[in-house]
Amino acid sequence: MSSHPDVISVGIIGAGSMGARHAATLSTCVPGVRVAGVMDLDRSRAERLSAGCGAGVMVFEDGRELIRHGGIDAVVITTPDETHAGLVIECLEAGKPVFCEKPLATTVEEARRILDAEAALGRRMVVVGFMRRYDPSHREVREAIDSGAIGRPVLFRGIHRNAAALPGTTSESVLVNSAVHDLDTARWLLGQEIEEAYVSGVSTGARSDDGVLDLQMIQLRLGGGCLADIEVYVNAGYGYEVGLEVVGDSGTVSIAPSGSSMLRRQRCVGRRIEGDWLERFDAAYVLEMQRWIGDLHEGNFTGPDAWDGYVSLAAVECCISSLNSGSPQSLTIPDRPALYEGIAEVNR
Ligand code: ISE
Repeated sequence: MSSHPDVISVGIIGAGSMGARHAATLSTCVPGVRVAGVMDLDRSRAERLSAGCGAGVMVFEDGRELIRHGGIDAVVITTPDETHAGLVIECLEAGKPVFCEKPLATTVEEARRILDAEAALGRRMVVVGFMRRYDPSHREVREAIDSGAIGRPVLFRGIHRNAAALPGTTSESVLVNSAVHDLDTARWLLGQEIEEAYVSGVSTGARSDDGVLDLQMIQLRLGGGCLADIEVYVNAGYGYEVGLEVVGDSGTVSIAPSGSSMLRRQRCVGRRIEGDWLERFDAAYVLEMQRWIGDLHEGNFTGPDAWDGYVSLAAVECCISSLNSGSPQSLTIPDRPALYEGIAEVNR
């Protein structure tokens, strides 16, 4: 049974492009919800976003104030990665459900504190924005694997290219901010945990000569005997692409890096390539918000949870150790606590 009002009042923390996308989705594509508050350190940015969400939307410059406000029922966090864990814990302390953009935190230790805070509440309150799990083409791949259409999966191959690295990118943040998606996708699609990672990187000098290892190759061994091989290149220049192939022992299933239509003319062939994740995962962002709000109304929980956030960060830290040491590193994931067991359609 729902413990929520007919219309859930959501507070958005962070009025950048991701906050704006979720605010627009909630305001136009999701029933039973309203954007009731927007917080940003830059007040004018928060004001601009709030003005686009209807009348009477509150503006905050302090995340804690928004979280604690009696007029806010649930919270969306879209601020820079290093602020996520602290804000999620504030939400848990205030007893408010929270949708946190990935990564859940920037270290395993912070993610562990979130698990502890959720354990103290005794219920799942945190959804992590691993939106690929809602992407229709990723869902099809998952269904093909689950139906047995490719036999037993043995290999995951991933391609993840950003047009240009975000300002402040470091060799480690390529893993924390970008590769975390691929690590989550591999374990979600294969239903296996990562047991070993070997990562190497180069600085391509494509957009700057700052020495950042902007092209990284990740090799994984997973528990059920699968291998994975993932390219993450955050300065690809030409556009944004995410593609994958899962090879099974009797077939393969794949997502082409660019899913747009192909045009052939004047002895040339061409297709449009998306500029960024907001374009490529447009549908997924709507589906994940619809699902989150629907679940809150119904008292369900089906999204990627804090456990998924924690495990993905354990894998990221293992990758960072490998990148820094130059050798393969092993990883042991502890048993999943009972709180995170149970059927969840999108989650498992
Ligand atoms: C960005 O923050 C995202 O979350 C995108 O989905 C990802 O593809 C990109 O690499 C990240 O920088």
